[in-house]
Amino acid sequence: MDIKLVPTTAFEDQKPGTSGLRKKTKIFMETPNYLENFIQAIFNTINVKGKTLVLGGDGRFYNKEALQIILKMAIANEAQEIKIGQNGLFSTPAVSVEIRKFQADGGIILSASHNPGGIKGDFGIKFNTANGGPAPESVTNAIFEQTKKLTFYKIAQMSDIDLSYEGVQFFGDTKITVINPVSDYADLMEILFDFEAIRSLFQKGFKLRYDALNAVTGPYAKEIFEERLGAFTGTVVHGEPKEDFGGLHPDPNLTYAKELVDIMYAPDAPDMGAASDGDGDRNMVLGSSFFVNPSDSIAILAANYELVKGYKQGLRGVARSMATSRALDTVADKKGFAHYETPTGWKFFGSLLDAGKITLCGEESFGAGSSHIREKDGLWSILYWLNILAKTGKSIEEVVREHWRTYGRHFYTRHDYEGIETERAKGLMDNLKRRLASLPGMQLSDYEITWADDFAYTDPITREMTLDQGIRVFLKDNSRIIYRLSGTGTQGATLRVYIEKYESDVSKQSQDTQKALKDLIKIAGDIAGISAFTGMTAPTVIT
Ligand code: VG1
Ligand code: CO
Repeated sequence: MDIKLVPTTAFEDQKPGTSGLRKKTKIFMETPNYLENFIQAIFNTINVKGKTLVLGGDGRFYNKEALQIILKMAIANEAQEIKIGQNGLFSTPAVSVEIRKFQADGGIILSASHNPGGIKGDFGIKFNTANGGPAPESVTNAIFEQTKKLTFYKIAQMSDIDLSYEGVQFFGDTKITVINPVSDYADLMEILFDFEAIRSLFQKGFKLRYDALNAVTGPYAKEIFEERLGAFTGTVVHGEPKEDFGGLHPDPNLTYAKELVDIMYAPDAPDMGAASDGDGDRNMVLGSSFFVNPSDSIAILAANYELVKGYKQGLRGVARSMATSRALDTVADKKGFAHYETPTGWKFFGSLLDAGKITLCGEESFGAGSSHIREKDGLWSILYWLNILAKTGKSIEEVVREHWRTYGRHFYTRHDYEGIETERAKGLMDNLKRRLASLPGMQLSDYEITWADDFAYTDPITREMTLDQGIRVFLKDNSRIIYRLSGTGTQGATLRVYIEKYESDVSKQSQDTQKALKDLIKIAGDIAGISAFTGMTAPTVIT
């Protein structure tokens, strides 16, 4: 094996964000050694010699080339084995499944997740540890430290490795095993959910439209819905992973999954609509003319655990990210489960899951998951919903409305202001932080601020501290407004404003969300001076 030591200079900007390192695709492609440095930094951090890693990507532009570079670097750094999905494909949850199944030392996922792909879009690298989950901050910080002091990386001089068929190949001491990316994942879903019941739901004519948005989940969804569960052929649309996602933006929300949303709000809509993001860890669920807010979704999954094969023994506890509505807490309190509140990003659930403190967890950003793996899991969430529908015989809207009647409704919205100049966005946050102490007592129309803070978190298991996770403003009626800057964007800054208000009065639960929250939305703008700082009069995405 011809191993080359390539001299390199360190970069200053390779700090992983909420979920891995994300940059413009062009930066990875055109900045010499940019990809190589980051990979070598991971390898140095985990001391990759003799280790086994799972590798794959969501199929986006530059995936194939990047995978070859990583394989050659793994060989040069004497990894013991790399398990890679056929044709280099793997969804994020499937990588988590494989890491756990094979007790691998970690995994690398090439994806910028819900960010657009293509030469003008984004590319990213996620690193997961041996528990199958996103590396905790102690590890990402160590990787970042490595990136700042690298002087060389190692790569094998060899031709590209054929990833088109399953099997084992050896290069030096390294074993490259190409595996089916779908089957282990689909098998696990069959253990967790009542496939018999879901199959008979489809037999009775239940119609699902699953939009894979030309991203990685197409092959998974076809295997699970159409093959194993007998949904009609054509249930899965945009089911071929494409390098540019066929021009679609694989972010399953009301703005970017527009075709699906339009179909679900048309008169002859299917019973259920669903979509995932680029790498398959997010989910959006819709009924006929009915949108399920992700914060409600995770609460409803928790409330109905008794109906689901893999969870009916009970939930140990539940967790949500701070920005997620407290609908989940309400369920936990009623059912007597412990509940936890973490910063944004799945990496913060890992220690709670590993310690057996929680079974289900979720985020407002279309993410839900459980202790079955250590990632959020799009298809898992959709199957959980199907399982509930199959067991209750109710429609999605009926399930949600019944939930509101029982637990009350947490009206909830997120307003995103994308593409703000970074300095302006920082200015807005700094201004809020400076004024934190003076906010309590402030009267804004019918509302009074009772409490405001800068959310900090101490992991109850590892005792790791994380600061600066968003500004929380609490109002007298227990409504909440939260401000934070996104950690996944690649251009300028994105301000996220999260607004929540609880309504127990059933007669008021049917209002339109934006109308119900109208006053709070205005107050949120006033408190932070959003239009003055950003120059924007309206958000770019409303969920
Ligand atoms: C966003 C979401 C967060 C999610 C993260 C990664 O982060 O808000 O809840 O965990 O994306 O999801 P941010 O920092 O932009 O708000 V994925 O599917 O992009 O890996
Ligand atoms: Co994702």
